[in-house]
Amino acid sequence: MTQPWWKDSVVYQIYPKSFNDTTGNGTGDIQGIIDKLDYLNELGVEVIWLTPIYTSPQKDNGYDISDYFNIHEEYGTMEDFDRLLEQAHERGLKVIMDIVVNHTSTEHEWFQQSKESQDNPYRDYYIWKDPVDGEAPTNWESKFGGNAWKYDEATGQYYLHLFDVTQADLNWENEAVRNSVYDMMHFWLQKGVDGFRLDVINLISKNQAFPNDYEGDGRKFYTDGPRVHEFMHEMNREVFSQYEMMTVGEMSSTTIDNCVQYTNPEREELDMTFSFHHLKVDYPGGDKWTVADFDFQELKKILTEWQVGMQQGGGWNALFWCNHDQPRVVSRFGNDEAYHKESAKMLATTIHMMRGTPYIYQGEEFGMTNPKFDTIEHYRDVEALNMYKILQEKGKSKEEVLEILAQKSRDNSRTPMQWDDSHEAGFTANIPWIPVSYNYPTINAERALEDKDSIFYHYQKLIQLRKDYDIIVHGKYELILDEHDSIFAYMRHGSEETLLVVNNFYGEEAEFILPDDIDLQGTKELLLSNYEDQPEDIRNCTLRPYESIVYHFK
Ligand code: TEU
Repeated sequence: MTQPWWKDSVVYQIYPKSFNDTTGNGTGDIQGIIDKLDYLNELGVEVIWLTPIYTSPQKDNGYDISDYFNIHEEYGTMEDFDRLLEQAHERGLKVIMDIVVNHTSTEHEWFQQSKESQDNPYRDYYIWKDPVDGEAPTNWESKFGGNAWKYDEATGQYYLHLFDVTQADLNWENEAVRNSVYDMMHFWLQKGVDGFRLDVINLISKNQAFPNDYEGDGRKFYTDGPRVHEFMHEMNREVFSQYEMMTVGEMSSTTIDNCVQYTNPEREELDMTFSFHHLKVDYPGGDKWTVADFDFQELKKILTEWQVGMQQGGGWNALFWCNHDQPRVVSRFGNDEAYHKESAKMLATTIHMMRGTPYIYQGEEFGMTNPKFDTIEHYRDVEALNMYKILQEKGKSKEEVLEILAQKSRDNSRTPMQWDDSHEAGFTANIPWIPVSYNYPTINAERALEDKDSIFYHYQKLIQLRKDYDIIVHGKYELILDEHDSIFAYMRHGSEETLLVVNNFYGEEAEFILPDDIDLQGTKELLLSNYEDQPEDIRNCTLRPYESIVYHFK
């Protein structure tokens, strides 16, 4: 059976700003990525995704694009990019670009024109509205805090910004906007890039009545909005269908039903989607900005619903624990001290043995942790800085807010890559744009490469297993021991084979008793584990802290 190449591949996410600095300006760059391509080959990933490297004022680290056709100065030049593409391809690595088209920077030429006057030809590239009773047109909130509309004195109207005030939302109702976006996509694909990650693509279609939201923050009026599937199908027809490429949509607050529609091949929209519900299990009552343990039952339930729902609907999941917007997974769902290695491996196995395409976020492959910043001076993210103010205005003390940020801030995953134990973790010869985490002397790539038992080699095995065992790609997912309060166990079923994946999510021992009705037929083969020896009888055993085992039966 021929299948699309991205189904048995693993994608590695690079956050260029924090990856590798070769110029000494404190910021990573394209040459820095080229220098580490051999490292990525060693890991075994087949695809790299670069978060935005286009010209940008960097108010949101590049998700505020002012020129889609050029490379941000600090990262290098278009020649550097062309070289990266060539060198990656030579090594069998594919490159996917981050496409941000829900909004542009307010410094983008389109917006500069648009704000000139109400009758400028670019006015309708963005979403402008008259004030309502002298106030913002709706009560929708920006994802980074505060109202989502900004008043422009000069032309007497408000523009919409679902994110930072410098990220103005594009008006997708305007056909000229859509065509401009498609042209830009062709530009990159014609250069030879292999695919796109589409930023918050499910937010592009807004309810044109622009109602107030009396129960929430407005998201129900633009999330998976009225024309979004029509736009995705159009994009597929006008662009994607013309290339051998992969697409992954980043979906904010979406549903399984919508993601089935986005990714079922028959609908010709996208190849796969990122959803985030499993990463809200430590947002009690939906509130991210509070210190909390994660709800393990919820985590199992949500991941299972997505596995089963997407499988039944013929959709395809992007599988991931971490990205540049999320805290480090080993600090979040594992134990980044006493069981650093065991828990990082266990988490990797849990997600990589599922149905979908796995993503690894830079540094995850050797267990990078949250940096535990204890002063606001260390933070750089616009969201963290906004929340620092907002949470204090709401009555929290400075100490409480710092504790929250240390657990929840997006900067947790944006600290420099820890390459080795030298100056600034080998990331830069000078001062990095954001501080390096305290633990770089022990947690770094060089050390991981030297240790045959490291987290790095565990990831390497997981990547290879997906190539070797088709059941990992296609097997039918089934959760077992649904209610167990510390074990996350599931099976994958093929026509004549089975996979058993057993994970202890806690630092205490846990009893594992396989339900009677589960029949494990055939020869048992151990595929992977995170302890040297294995339980004698997997049907009935005691799992050690964070123990993780995968068996194949055929
Ligand atoms: O993120 C979209 C998004 O909704 C989040 O994950 C966001 O960071 C979170 O809601 C804030 O709490 C994407 C990018 O990944 C992110 O880095 C950008 O800031 C955002 O879009 C805007 O382009």
